[in-house]
Amino acid sequence: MKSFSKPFFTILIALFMLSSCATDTPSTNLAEVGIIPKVVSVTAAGESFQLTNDVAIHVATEDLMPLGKYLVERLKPATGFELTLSTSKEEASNTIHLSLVSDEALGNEGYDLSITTDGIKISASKPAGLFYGIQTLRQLFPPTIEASTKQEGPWYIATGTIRDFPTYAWRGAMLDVARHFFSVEDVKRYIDLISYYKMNTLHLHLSDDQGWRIEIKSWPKLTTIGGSTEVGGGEGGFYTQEQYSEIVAYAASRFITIVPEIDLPGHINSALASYGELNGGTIVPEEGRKKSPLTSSPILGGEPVPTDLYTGTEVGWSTLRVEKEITFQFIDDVLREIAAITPGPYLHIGGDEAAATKKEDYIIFINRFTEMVRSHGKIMIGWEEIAQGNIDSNVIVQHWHSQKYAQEAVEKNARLIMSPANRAYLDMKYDSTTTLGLKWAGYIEVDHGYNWNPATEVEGVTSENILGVEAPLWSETVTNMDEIEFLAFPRLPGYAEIGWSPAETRNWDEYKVRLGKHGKYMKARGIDFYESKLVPWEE
Ligand code: TNX
Repeated sequence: MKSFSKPFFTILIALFMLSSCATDTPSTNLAEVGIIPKVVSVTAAGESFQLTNDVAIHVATEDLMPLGKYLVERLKPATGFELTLSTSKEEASNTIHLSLVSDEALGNEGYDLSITTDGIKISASKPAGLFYGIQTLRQLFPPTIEASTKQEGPWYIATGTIRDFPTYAWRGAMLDVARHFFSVEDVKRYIDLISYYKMNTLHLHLSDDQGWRIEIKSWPKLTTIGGSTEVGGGEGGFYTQEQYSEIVAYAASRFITIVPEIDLPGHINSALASYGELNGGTIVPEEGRKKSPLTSSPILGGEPVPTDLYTGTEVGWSTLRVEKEITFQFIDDVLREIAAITPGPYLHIGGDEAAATKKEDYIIFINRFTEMVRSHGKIMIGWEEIAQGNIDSNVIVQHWHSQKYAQEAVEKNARLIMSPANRAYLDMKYDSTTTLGLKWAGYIEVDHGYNWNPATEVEGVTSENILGVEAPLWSETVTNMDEIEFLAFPRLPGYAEIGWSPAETRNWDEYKVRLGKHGKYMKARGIDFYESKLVPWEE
């Protein structure tokens, strides 16, 4: 019998060792990991760092402790590690070190991330940058790092350096909690989902025809009556001022600014059903009318009496009453109470689709809102129609539909938030087969939602006029968190990338590969997403 030679066995053993290594060692190429939003620059070093229970987290100064804790908490469920956290200026071996440095080029939100076989360092000029460095770091681990239960490991990540900062200052999402109400817990989860992709604003649409969702102490019926229903006739709900503050604080811990919106002077039926004296002659559409404790039949459309509640989905039929000063007292009270519990600089006054308000009245309203918001120390934001008012460079206009209004806003030196409905509305259906969502602005498959550039969207509007990008999710058809996630994912990461990454480095063919890698991360986070056929999902 022929005997095997020694070299043969050596090769066999070497091959065996190589293959067993391959199952343990991750991709060692930092440039191929697939981070979303795409980073500005990355240099791969070709080795790997292993996170073990012995790694310590060090923050350079005491005030960075919350960020250190946040990191410990993110890594704990899947790894089972109780990483120690302490303050230390020095960079020691086998640590993840967070520190602030003075590097103006990084701006308020940029960061440097360096990974060697010996440890990890994140530095930034502001805490927000460290937070975004941590989000990038999370994406470098295998997808199971996002699981809520203990996983196998090992936890290798590729070595190298990343330097990264955003293109636009405003990277936002909007959630309509008025058409259907969503709990504080749901909003917190949405905050976690969007901050993972480095979004920094959450705009809450807090009032509409179908429901008033924020407690106003000086006008209590707004919530007891106006908040008592929603689309489809469900029981609705509202946030107490305390709960709203809890959302604001949670958002702040994820470097997210809450932008509260009270939609005026249209989209206001929930307030008119609560206080008849505000009613500017509103006639509630028949389909969706719901008796409230204040309305006894018959319906007295045209008179200043409380309207019926509304549970349908039509838009553009309600209006405040311009002639009576009580209306402006009401608005001022609402804006004052909300400003007092909103640390962020903005108040959004809606202003959209006020088809039941006469044009001359609409202008009066917008001009008075502008003064009022200013008197409460805030910056006014409104949907694009407000460009018709006396607005200036202190006002922000949110573009959703009309090129003309966007251009008018820019002529008046206002800055724009870009939310073109046919690209960025998360409530549009993906295609003709998806059941959730609307389609008035067209279907938005994942590629169509990604493939646009805010700076070339409207003729005459350039990046200097643009504060950033926001993806609104209107909730006429959406009733729970699962449905929110199905419409938001996987499109939302694309809007985050449009806001963060330089336009000239973005293209769909490259993006879809990174998005394909993110499927496993979304699954590990329990996100119920739409598995678009256009994306090469990694198994
Ligand atoms: C238009 S966009 C609206 C909302 C609807 C949305 C549905 C805008 C400022 N107004 O009232 O919910 O379409 O997609």
